Amino acid sequence: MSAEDEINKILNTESPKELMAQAKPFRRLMTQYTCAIMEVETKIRVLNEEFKTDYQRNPIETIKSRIKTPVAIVEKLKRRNQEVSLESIEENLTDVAGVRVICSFPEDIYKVAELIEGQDDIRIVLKKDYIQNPKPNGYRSLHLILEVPVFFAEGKKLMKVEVQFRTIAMDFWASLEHKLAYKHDIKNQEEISKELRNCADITNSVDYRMQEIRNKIDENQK
Ligand code: 0O2
Repeated sequence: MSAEDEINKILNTESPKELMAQAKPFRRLMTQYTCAIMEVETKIRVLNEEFKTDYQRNPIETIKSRIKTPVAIVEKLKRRNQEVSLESIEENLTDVAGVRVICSFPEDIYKVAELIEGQDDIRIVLKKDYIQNPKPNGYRSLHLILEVPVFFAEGKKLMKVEVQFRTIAMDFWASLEHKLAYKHDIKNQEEISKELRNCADITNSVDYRMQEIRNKIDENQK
């Protein structure tokens, strides 16, 4: 059975788990993405530890990672009229492996991202700064699509990973807004969108005010 048939079967079956067990090349690719996440997570954890020693605080609150589900992978490829195959997944999708880095302050986001960008084994495929340029709905985050080398038994492979950097407040907002995106039968959608937009501006202002307070405290300590 070709990889394409395997993935199509996963989408059309009532027991995807059973078929997943048979789809060996697909599972192998997903394992490779999992390993790429491990590499990126380690890089971020290393920076966090170093920061802790140098500045007595952690810039990173939490790291959340996920692999896109087989159904979401197939749906995205089909939505874009792209071939459903393993080659197509690697060529066309940049968010199969996703890492979300939650920082306390906006400054920390740029510091950690800059340090990641500067590592000589990392290639930046794409950078989208939705903090400087928020989406019309109020969404803010810094997105990096990275290519990271991972060493497997058969050799080195460059894997793409999407890293989203957010503050706690941006993440709180995005989680609630994400719920709205999945509800299609909401009557007062316009009103909710407006409120969310307003909240995005408020949380952004709080983020920068908290950062200023933190900086004042730090200056006093010096
Ligand atoms: P999930 O479930 O988080 O994976 P692309 O994803 O490349 O087809 P796009 O829009 O150019 O398209 O990518 P972009 O803007 O980098 O966004 C990718 C991811 O960022 C989304 O993945 C979300 O996780 C997040 N995101 C982007 N815009 C919004 C937004 O307006 N609200 C919220 N809550 N999250 C957003 P997925 O695949 O949509 O979802």
